Amino acid sequence: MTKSNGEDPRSGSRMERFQQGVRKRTLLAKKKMQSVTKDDVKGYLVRNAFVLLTVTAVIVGTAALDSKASGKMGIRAIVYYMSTTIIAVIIGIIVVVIIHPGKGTKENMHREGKIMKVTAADAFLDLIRNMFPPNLVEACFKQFKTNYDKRMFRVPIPPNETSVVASVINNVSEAMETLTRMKEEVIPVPGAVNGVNALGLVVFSISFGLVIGNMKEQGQPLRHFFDSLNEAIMRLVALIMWYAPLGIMFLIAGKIVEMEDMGVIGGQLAMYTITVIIGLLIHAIIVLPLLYFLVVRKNPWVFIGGLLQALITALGTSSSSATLPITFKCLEDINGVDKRITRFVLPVGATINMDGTALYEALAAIFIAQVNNFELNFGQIITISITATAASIGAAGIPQAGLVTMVIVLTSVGLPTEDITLIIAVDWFLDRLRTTTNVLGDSIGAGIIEHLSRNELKNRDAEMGNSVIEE
Ligand code: DAS
Repeated sequence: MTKSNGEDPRSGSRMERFQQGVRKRTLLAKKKMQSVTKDDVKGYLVRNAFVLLTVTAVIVGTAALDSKASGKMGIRAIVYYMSTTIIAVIIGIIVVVIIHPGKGTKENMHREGKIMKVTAADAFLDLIRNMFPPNLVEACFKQFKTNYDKRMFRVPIPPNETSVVASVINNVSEAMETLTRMKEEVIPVPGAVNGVNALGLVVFSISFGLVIGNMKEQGQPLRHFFDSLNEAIMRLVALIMWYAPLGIMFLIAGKIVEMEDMGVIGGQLAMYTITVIIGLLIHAIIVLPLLYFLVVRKNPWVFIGGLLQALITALGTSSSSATLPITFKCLEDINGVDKRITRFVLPVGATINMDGTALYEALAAIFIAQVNNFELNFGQIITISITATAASIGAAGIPQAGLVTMVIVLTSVGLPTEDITLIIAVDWFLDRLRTTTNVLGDSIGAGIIEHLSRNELKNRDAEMGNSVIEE
């Protein structure tokens, strides 16, 4: 059977099939190449930078103090981490039980999920319409179109309002998207370091640092070596983070582009988001500053003011680990916290002290129980508190780690883990807030632990001072 033009359909299609095959294979190869280089470079760069930063910082911090002092400091750090994390979990449980955002059913959530699929343009319009009295919006658009008709605009803008907003969003997002992609090359967020590795690293570094610290003179060369290596790493990563303010702005802008399929947040999901924000605010604005004031007896807001760039970086990168170098800089250079404290407390804190994450996981688990009309008894609430604390310790300082480890909390009380999908849509936003709370918790911890360890630090200085005089 031949085609009307005498061509053999099979050969034609065979040729097409062959070309298609070649095209597909080339595309695949290109994609593979791109993904391999991009991920490897990102993973390689950050994995080693973060690993080196943690190892050298903890070794330098631990070695700088003798085991007695670092032992006491270590105990103070663990007590601080556990108590603030447990307080955070309790706050999370109280707010979610009082506000009860999970009222209603899962179908409700799924229907809201459908609302989520509106395009950003309509959502944007809805948001504007809901914000202003309707006539104001209409009047603005009428004025806009009149001016347009008078050719007052250079840029050809399509007449009907929805596509106007869409074109604005698309043009802006185009620019941001490109810049964000460029930024992501420069500020690769640690995707490769997971909770367990980081914890293992910290334990190794503490023990190795203790050994060097107790080697006294013999350990001096090693101490100098790790000191300068740490300094070098700090400079390298600080250099990468130099783009921070710029990168942060584009990273957040890039995320706004993701509003594309987020659209208008549904009722229950909005209530859930507000509940998480209230919980995190209570912890970050009341509990942590109060704790700092009670122990250090100084104005916590001056201390927190010094952390601004670290908090903004945490907000932008949603990763405590990527923020670590900025946290070091803020605490040491602006707040003047002793390096022997920060070097130890910050890397350990960034790995195991995550107040925001613990609060979030307990809250989200109970929200999912509410959505499933699942009555939790007291024992199950205690289980959620314990597993949320453990899950936050296991979560690494990387984006959405808290969402992943929440599986532990849900399984511990028999809640359906697939319901995590109900809250994923807002997680990119809430992750930023809980990461900022995590970084704030670590930094306030450094200030408190320094204050509590001031005698050991003084004795150590005196000792070192004497040893310098003896030499
Ligand atoms: N993004 C994590 C962090 O860096 C917190 C989380 O995912 O809960 O602290």
